[in-house]
Amino acid sequence: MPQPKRSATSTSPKLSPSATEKQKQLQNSTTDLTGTLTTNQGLHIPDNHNSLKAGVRGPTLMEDFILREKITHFDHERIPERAVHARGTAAHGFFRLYKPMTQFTSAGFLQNPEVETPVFVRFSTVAGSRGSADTVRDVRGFAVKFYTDEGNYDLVGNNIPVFFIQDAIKFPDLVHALKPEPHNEMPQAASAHDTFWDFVSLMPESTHMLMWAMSDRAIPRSYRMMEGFGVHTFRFINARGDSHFVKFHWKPKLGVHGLAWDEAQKIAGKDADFHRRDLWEAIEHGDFPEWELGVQIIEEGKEDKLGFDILDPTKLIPESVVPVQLIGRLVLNRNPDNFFAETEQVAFHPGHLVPGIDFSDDPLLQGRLFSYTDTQLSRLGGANFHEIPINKAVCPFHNFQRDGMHRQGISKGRVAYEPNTLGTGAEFRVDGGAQGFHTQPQALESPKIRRRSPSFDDHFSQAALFWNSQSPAEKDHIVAAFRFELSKVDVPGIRQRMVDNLAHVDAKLAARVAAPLGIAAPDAKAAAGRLGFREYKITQTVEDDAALSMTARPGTDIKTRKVAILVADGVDLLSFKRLQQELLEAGAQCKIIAPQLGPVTTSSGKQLAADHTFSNMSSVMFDAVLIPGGAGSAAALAQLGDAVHFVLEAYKHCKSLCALNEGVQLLGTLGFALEAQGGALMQPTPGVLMADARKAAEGQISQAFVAAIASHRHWDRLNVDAVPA
Ligand code: HDE
Repeated sequence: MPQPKRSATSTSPKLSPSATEKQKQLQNSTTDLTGTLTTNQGLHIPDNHNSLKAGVRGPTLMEDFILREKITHFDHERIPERAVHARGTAAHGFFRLYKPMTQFTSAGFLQNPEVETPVFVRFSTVAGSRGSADTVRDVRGFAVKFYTDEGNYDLVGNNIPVFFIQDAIKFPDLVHALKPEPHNEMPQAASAHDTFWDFVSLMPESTHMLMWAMSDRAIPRSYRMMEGFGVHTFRFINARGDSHFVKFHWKPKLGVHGLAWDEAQKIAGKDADFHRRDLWEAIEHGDFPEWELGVQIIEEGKEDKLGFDILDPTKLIPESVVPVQLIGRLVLNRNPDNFFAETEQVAFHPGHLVPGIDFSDDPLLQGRLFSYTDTQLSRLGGANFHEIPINKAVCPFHNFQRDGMHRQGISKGRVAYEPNTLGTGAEFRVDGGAQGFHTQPQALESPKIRRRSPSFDDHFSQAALFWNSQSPAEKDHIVAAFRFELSKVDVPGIRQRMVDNLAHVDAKLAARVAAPLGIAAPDAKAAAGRLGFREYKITQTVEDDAALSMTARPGTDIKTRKVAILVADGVDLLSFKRLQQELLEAGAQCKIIAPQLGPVTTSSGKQLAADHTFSNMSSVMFDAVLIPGGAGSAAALAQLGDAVHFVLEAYKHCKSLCALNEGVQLLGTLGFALEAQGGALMQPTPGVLMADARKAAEGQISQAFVAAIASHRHWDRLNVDAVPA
């Protein structure tokens, strides 16, 4: 029998000259599909369909080492998922500085605006397991690995600038309370259950973060549309050894936007991969997401003026007090080649540091410095996880750590210790020296003590600051989220404890949350009498701060926004073709939704291809809806329950709607009609446009529709609660 030819080894695609160092390094470990199959030892496999048997109908033989190798490998394909942040997605990109930061830090990657530093960024939810839905109410991880010439620097942050707890010793308790309950493993990826609210209501320090978690920050429209924060206070150290405190921010170019809660829940069922798909597709289409790196810098010694302790991770520095300087730009421009090898195996660690950046004594950060290496030992199977290609530094690294599970590097020679003379003949000693990382010296003389600083005792002032900074619609959403979550809590005493705590943030907020929960009115005094409650009030330097509201970063265009165009036979192509073209030119994506796949016949007898049907695509997958003219199409859609539901649901989720000519008929159920004597364009409620395309001036409709989509959602719309969708 002729033997099939063995293919050459890997034929990976050629790298462009601009490929980053990290890309080139990853390429060495990347393989493509080859023409033939071999065992892991390189033995050619001629038959991948039949195991070795004693006769064609006989039992399988133990001897079949090919079968055993394949099944053994399969049996061990799963590794432990991350204890938290298990569900995530990631992308490659680069970071580039705007201006040298030499005055504040000696970090090499923060010196030269000409240099591009390769990065790998992983976004995640916290609570859910690896297969859970993307759009659950949760904090999002925002972890950035910079592959710098001085070693890897990881900025392992979240999309919320504060945390639930002040001391690392409470982290296992927090996570045990948040994760599915241990007796029945429910609910998945949700904080709306008794153990979570039991814990946080007993830990008033969590109140500030709860306010953020109940806001629309916890249901982002896209990973591309959320801020990131380093959370803890860090230090910048310059070449002279001067130290400044620093807080890190990521500001998205597309603005900060959330989903509607009802929409987020529906998306979790319709497309559990919503955020993952959104990021992947944006990068595949060349719409590379961008953020700017911001820093708040505080001179050491001036931190006391802030009125709170900057080591307390439940506090933020208001941007109106210390402005955020934008110092560089992060662009994600390449999807991973292999989810497991890259996204799953990447190992972040706040202790992956470069010279010029140092820690503060934040007790939450201090605990993290232990946790992240420790967790990789069981998750990635040993101490050599830094050798996995995605984790490998691009600069040379060497030391005398040796052996261990899955060691990849082959260390030559007989010397694995320092100091030595046997390596090169000369004495080799690493015993001080100016180069490399130096911990910033700090005087410490204090009793050994297991206690929290009284300066951490204020738990409500910044929760109130956050509340005061929200728009009326954002406040409504926070109240609704608290009500939803607490209504899922079975034990009334937990609900009561929580609203009693909220009374220390704002009496009206607490009363509004409590109203439909079947409990007594909030009692601030009862909260203050409980164990674990501390009374200290900080001196707040500001009462509200516009930057805490999502409306502070609205975004200015409609790039990558998705518009559904609803059509049926008889649609008037002329009524919307131009508008569609203008939306595309503005960067939006348009999809035609019709009662069935295959071409729709337009009013002029032309054929129009449908992208989706009403049954396979829902309004929750879009940012805006366009209903073209055409009497036949409008009449058919008005008769189709799924089409009417599509429009009602988009209305309820406060999305922009534009109906043209006869298409206005579809808004009939909402009580809107185009008056015969009306003008070319009417806006009966925010974000709903009804237009007579025949009367409108050139560009009039598209300008109004683009502006409506750019403002994301119209939360102050009329009668939303009355809409049955
Ligand atoms: Fe983490 N955290 N964390 N965390 N964290 C992990 O590390 C931990 C905290 C954050 O995409 C784990 O490799 C402790 C704050 C992100 O791979 C684990 C404490 C912030 C990610 C761990 C915290 C974060 C993690 C799980 C309290 C925002 C995902 C798997 C002392 C500043 C990184 C892993 C990725 C992951 C421990 C608190 C952000 C178990 C003990 C605060 C974005 O080591």
